[in-house]
Amino acid sequence: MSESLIQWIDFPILGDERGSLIALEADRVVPFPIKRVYYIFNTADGVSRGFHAHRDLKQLAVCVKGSCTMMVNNGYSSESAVLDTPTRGLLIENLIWREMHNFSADCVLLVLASKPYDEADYIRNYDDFIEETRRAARRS
Ligand code: T46
Repeated sequence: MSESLIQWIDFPILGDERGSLIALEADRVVPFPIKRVYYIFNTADGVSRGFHAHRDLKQLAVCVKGSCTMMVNNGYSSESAVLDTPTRGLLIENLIWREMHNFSADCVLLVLASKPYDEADYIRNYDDFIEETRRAARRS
C-alpha cells in the first residue's frame, strides 16, 4: 500500500496566441470510457461534500475554476490534494472514500465518470466502506 493515493493526469494544453484549450478524450487523455459528466458549483461557504466511496466507478475530477481540496482514503491511509488548475485532473478509482473541502466561492469542479449514475454503487457509511475494503483485500 505504498503507492500514492493521489493520481494526477496532466492534460496536453493546446494553446496559441488566442489562449489555451484542453480536450478530454475518452481512452486517450481520460483512461476510461466517459459515460457521464457533472459539475459542482455555487457551493455554499463552509460546506464539505462527498463522504462516500463507489464500488465500481472511475472518475476524473478537474477544477476548471477556483479551487477545492479532495481527501482520498483507501481504507488504510488517506491523502489530500488541492485542485486549483484546469490543466490536470485527479483520478479516483474504485473503493476510495472521498471528501471535498475548502471550496472557493468561484469553484467549478468538473467530474468525468466511467458509468451512469447509480445510487446502489455508493457506499455512504464509513464502517461499511472499511468492511468492503477488507473483503476486497481478502479476495485479492
Ligand atoms: C463523487 C463526488 C466527487 C444525480 O442524480 N446524478 C449524478 O450524476 C450525481 C453525481 C448526483 N446525483 C444526485 C444524487 C444526490 O441527490 O445529486 C445529489 C447530490 O449528489 P451527492 O450528494 O452524491 O454529491 P456529492 O458532491 O457528495 O458527490 C458527488 C458525486 O455524487 C460522487 O459520485 O464522487 O461528487
